[in-house]
This record gives sequence, structure tokens and C-alpha cells, in this order.
Amino acid sequence: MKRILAATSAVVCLTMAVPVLAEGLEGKVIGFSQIGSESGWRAAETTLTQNEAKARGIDLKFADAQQKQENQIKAVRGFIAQGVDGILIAPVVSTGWDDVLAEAKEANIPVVLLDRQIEAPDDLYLTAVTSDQVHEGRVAGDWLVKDVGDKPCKVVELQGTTGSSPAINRKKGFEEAIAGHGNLSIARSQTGDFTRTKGKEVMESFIKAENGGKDICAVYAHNDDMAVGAIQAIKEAGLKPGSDIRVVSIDGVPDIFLAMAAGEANATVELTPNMAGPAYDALAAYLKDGTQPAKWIQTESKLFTQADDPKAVYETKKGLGY
Ligand code: GZL
Repeated sequence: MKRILAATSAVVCLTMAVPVLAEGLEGKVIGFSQIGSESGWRAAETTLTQNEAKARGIDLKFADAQQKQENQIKAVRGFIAQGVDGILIAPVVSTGWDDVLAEAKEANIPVVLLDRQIEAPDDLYLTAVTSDQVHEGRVAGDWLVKDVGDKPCKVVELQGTTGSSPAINRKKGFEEAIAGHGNLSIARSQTGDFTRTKGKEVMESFIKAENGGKDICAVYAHNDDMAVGAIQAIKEAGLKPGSDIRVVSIDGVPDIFLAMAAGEANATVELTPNMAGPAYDALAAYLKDGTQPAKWIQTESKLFTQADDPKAVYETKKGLGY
């Protein structure tokens, strides 16, 4: 009997591992076009995707695009030529995918998007496994609004990769959260490309432009890696991250919890690196009997602050492939 899943998004309960579906990909060949290794979170996603493939007997063909869309498109064309059974793509940017996805559709190869959304007709992919990135930005903004109260607060923003769905959506959500609070404003905003190095560089320029950093109340970074780079820059400017300048970001990688435990970071919104589990389950069901999953499988987001025993959280997360 064909299981018709709700057409709306399905929020993943991450312990959901239905053995019969999990066995559905034994011996299948799946191509994975990964963006690169720009952040600790990305490294964890790769590790988890590879380990999960091994556990399910999947022959995973891995391609690292070094952050370039043209490399991803080349890799996907290679997977199509190989006649793989399914394709995973973590799309570096949200546009420019229609042609190559139409080629995969033509070849009857299902495509699942991981951790980022794209602007394309949704019949060109089976499903997208991502968090609600607008919500992540809103949670970060709501935390800052509460923490600041009615004091004036000049915020600087480190954006993710230009044109990527997390950069667009996390900016949108944060701006929505602070919109009704005139005491908060984003004074400067620039991409740090989700990396520590660039995050540090851009934060140094913000500090220079804002009275040696003394006029900055908070830095909002679209991921923890850029926040960790910003923390370095704040310290080198002789200021105290976490108190002189609040630090709020997204991902929940181990190092942000170390910084929190040292009082150098204030809040992070956790993003699970386990996008592959739900992706493999959807592919298994589809390849078994054509089951159509919801077009969006949403993963959960959770706020962590210094009140959440960050050292203990660090201990549970370190070594999980980050
Ligand atoms: C978000 C994901 C982002 C992470 C970054 O879903 O695409 O990409 O937040 C990573 O760490 O670079």
C-alpha cells in the first residue's frame, strides 16, 4: 500500500531510524556532492553521512566541491553518467540548479538536498532535509533582544556565503526579531563565508570602524566558526568577548561551547549535522515503492546559552566528527 506522506514539511524526530527502511539501500550506489569543508559543522555532516552510508551498506561516491557550484554541477553530471541510484546535494548557493536537476530527472535518478534550500521547481528534487533557517535567525535575535533589554545596542553581522539559503534566511529571521526594538540596530553586515579566517578578518575591520570595538554591543554570526574567528579578533583588540561584546551564532559546534564555558560566547542555535539519516530513509522508501516524501523534511533547532552547562555539552559533542 503506497504511503502518502503529508504534503507539508515533516519535522524529523532524529531518533527515527526505522530498520526496514534503513535496510532499503543495501548495495545501492549514491553520489554525494558536498560543498567543501568550510566549517566544523560541515565536517561533521560529511563524517556522519559517510558513517551512516557504511552502516546501511550504501556505496557512497563522495565529491568535495571546494565551495564552487561549477564543481558541484560537474560532480552531479558524473554521478548521472555513472547511473547511480540516488544523489545527495548540499547546494552551495540557492540558484543555478534547474538544468542539472532536469538531467537527473531525465535519467530517473532521485535527488535529495541536504542542509540548504534552492530556488527551483520542487519536482526537480525528491525532498530537502534542512532546518528552518529563518527560525534560527529569529531565535538568535530574540535571545539578543531579551539579553539587551532597552539599552542601545549596535550589532555587527557576519553573514554566511553570499547567495546561500542560510545566509539569506538567517539574516531575514534576525532582522524580523529585532524589528520592533528601536534600541537595537545592525550597523555593519558583511559575509565571512562561514569560515573562521574570514570571520576574524571581517570582525577586525568592524572593530577598526567602530571606535576600536568600543561602540559594538554584539556580533551576530550566521555560524559558530565565524563567531570563533570574531572572538579571536575581539580579544586581540583588548576587549572581552561575551561581555564587552556579546557573541550569538548558529550551529552548536563543540568549540562554541568551549568559548561559552570560558564566558567568551553567549548563545548558539543548534543545527544537527544528521541530515543524511532522514535523506537515506526517504530515498529507501522512494526506491522501494515510489513513496513520495514531504518536499521539506525539517530538522529541529535548539537554543543553548551559558546557563546550559556548556562544558558538559562540549564533552558530549567533541569527537562526533566536527
Ligand atoms: C546551514 C549550513 C551552513 C552551516 C555552516 O544549514 O548550510 O553551512 O551553518 C556551513 O557551518 O558552512
